[in-house]
Amino acid sequence: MKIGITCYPVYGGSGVVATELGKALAAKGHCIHFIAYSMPFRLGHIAENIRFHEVNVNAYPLFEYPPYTLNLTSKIVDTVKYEELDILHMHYAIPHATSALLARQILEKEGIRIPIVTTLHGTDITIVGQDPSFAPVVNYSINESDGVTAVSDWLRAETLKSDINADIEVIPNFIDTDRFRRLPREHFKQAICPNGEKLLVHVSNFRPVKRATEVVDVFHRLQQKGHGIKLLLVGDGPDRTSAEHRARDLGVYDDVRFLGKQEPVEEILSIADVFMMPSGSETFGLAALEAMACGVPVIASRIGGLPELVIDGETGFLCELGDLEGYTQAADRLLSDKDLHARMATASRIRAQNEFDISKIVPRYEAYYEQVMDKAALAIQ
Ligand code: GMT
Repeated sequence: MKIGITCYPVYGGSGVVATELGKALAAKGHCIHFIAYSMPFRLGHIAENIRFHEVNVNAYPLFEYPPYTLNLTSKIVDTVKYEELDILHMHYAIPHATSALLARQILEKEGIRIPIVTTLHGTDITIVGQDPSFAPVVNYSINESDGVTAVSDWLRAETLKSDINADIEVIPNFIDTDRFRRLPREHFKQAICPNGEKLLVHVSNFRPVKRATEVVDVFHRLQQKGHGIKLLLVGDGPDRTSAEHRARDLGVYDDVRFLGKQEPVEEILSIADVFMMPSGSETFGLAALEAMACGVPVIASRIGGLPELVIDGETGFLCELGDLEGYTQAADRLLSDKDLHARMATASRIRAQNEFDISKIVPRYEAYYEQVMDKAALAIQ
């Protein structure tokens, strides 16, 4: 199959999922054409059957706001036409699904029918998509796509609460559990925790929705309970400064390391004892899956798609949103009970392998593409 994939290339889990999917499909022999404003950061290198088509954004002085949606549309039209693509897969509805629809209409005039799959990832539905300045266009673009997928049951249900009536297939996010596994990194652990301390880890883009300062609060409470513990905060974003201030205010700054953006993250997860994701909204929680694959129990908020990933009491603990005492007690249990920790670490790894391994999820996308292409072909007969 020749598949065109569009995603946000430099930021966020939707771009990671799109890029890893494209790489995996290419490894299975499909020809993948990424269409984006820059090279997806997880792409690494361009392989024989992976191509990249850069969308050039027009900086004409009249345009206070460059019309990226139109530049993307034109690039999609050209790529479908000249590369003879079979299907388009748009990750994140805004504006990708809209550009694809417009491209489909333009191409129809030339006798080319290109089916579109739109994958909903999160705030394209939960926050941005509900903004009245977007909603009519987003709803239309999703309803008119030939196929729609969502990354969790929760996101599917949430989407159907609005004016969206598309059939939505749930295909969860995935991970390469060969790459994400616990690596022997004793020297690294020793450097971060020189006196045998335990290690709490949080990885995010530090947007307010990630509630990173709560991780610092919980860390402080754990120290007050007498745990010898260090905290690693990985990633960067708007709330990093508040998290730094919080650590200083609470007097724990010397035991907290802010690592900034780091790759490969599995090196860090390999030395973690507990992973925390106290997010205010999370449709799936890819970073939590990465931790689970590395055998790290996750403590998370009971919101969005997280209960579909983290099994409360089995692979970690779920607590009510903002329940600092609940998070602290959960971490306290894991850090105090070696057997419980070992059981949950093993269960996390097994769940990641059994339910979310790339080898299980990619064939579901392939089957879905076939289904959508068959339906689109029938429609024009
Ligand atoms: O919707 C967003 O906030 C952006 C998106 C992204 O690009 O990071 O995040 C969402 O998609 C990820 C990949 O499917 C999910 O793992 C994240 O849970 C989800 N983020 C939110 O729902 C806040």
